[in-house]
Amino acid sequence: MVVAKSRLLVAGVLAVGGAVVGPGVSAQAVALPPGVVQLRDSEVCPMNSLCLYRDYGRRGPAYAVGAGYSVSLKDLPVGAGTAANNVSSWVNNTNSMAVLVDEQAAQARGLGAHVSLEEPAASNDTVDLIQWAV
Ligand SMILES: [Ca+2]
Repeated sequence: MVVAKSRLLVAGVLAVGGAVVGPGVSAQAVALPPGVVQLRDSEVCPMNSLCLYRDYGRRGPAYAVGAGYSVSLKDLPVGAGTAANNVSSWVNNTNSMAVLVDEQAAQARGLGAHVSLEEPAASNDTVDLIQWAV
C-alpha cells in the first residue's frame, strides 16, 4: 500500500517539477526550497525537522527539512552534486512520519516520528524525495 501511494506522490511531484523547471533554473539552483535550511557538519537536528546527512554518523554536508515540507533532494546542493542518491544518515525530529522515496526503484519507506536511521547497505544513497505520511 505504501508503495502504491508513493507512486502517486512521485507522479504528482514530477508533474509539479516539470511545470516549474524552465528558464529560471539557474536562479533556483542558488536558493534552497521552502522549509529547508543547511546544517553544519555534525550539527544536531533542530526540533520539528527531518535532517539528512551525506555521511554515516550524522556527518558531512547536511540539511534540515521542516515538518510537512515535501522536498526533492535534487534541489539540495552537496559538493558538485546534490543530496539525491547521496544520503546515509537521517534524523526525524518531527512528530510526523516522513516518507523517503527512491524514484529509480519506485519505492518508498516510512521513517517514523522521532526515529533516526543509519542507512542499511541496500538502501544507502537511494533517496530522491522527501514526502510525509498523511
Ligand atoms: Ca534514487
